[in-house]
Amino acid sequence: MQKVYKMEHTERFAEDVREGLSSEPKYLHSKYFYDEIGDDLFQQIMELEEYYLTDCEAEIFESQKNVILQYFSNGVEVFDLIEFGAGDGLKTKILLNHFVDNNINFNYIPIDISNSVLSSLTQDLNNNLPELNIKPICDDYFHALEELNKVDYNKKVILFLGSNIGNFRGDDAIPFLKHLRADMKEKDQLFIGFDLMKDPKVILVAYNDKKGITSEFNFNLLDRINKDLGGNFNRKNFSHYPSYNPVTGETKSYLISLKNQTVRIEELSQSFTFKKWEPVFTEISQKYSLRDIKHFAKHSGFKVEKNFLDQKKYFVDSLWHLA
Ligand code: AVJ
Repeated sequence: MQKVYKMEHTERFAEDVREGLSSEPKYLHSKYFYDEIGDDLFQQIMELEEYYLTDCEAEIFESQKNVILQYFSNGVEVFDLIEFGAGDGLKTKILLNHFVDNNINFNYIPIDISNSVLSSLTQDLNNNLPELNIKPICDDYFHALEELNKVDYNKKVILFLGSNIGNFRGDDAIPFLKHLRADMKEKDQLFIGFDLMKDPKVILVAYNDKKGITSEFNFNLLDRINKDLGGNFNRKNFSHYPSYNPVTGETKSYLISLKNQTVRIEELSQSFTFKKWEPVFTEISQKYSLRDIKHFAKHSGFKVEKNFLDQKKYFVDSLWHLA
């Protein structure tokens, strides 16, 4: 079973790479950043001085955990705290610790497609917070949610933190949010992190750090294609180029071809040509205004219940319920 799944996974990856490198302009999906090495690089990014997002969200949780708890637990005996893409759960732990300290009756259900990420998170929580009821699910978000709905009638609070939503381009987030909404019931809530527009310089360095970890994070995708799909990318022939557009809030990253070159990908039995200075788009990290957030809620069938911001107003965790 495991093996079949793995095979499908590689085929999907291969097809997505084929599609992206055959397109004009070329692109690669940022969801493929996250293999074992990519997971580790993202951990390092979250610890970077320049990557303010993690600190801001941690500050929101730390300073407003009491109010957040009230909103989650208001009027119910028990609730399920479901986290999409939990990662190492470092920020979430602030909330989990607080809820456990207050003897709140809840289940923590982290959902992640990566087994290794999930099992280290579970182990860590079992060791450090043994009183926590944790029920990890290794699956894609929607499938896990559907399965959960069949057996579980607790109130659900869904966490989608860290501005992961920013990987959707503009209104592409809306179908995703609508799908989520379809799996939610009247009393359920969605707690969703958005990175806000701010000084463009602050944003740009967050994706262009001095140590070059973000650049490495992008290049890892080329390494991964080489490893998993038999590619022969030479990373020396590309350079990492991050950009921020203060008009649209789009933070986009590219790998720029430094010369005319051809790259072979064995798994696809295909070669791809890159012109000198041709960009390969790798990631969007959308930045939002509070108005955008209202717009997204409205157009996907939600209502903003409360916005939780950090002191500097860099980041918002927005609590939504069904409209
Ligand atoms: C995990 C998607 C929220 O876009 O800020 C960090 C990923 N990319 N640095 C983001 C990322 C480059 C991150 N998200």
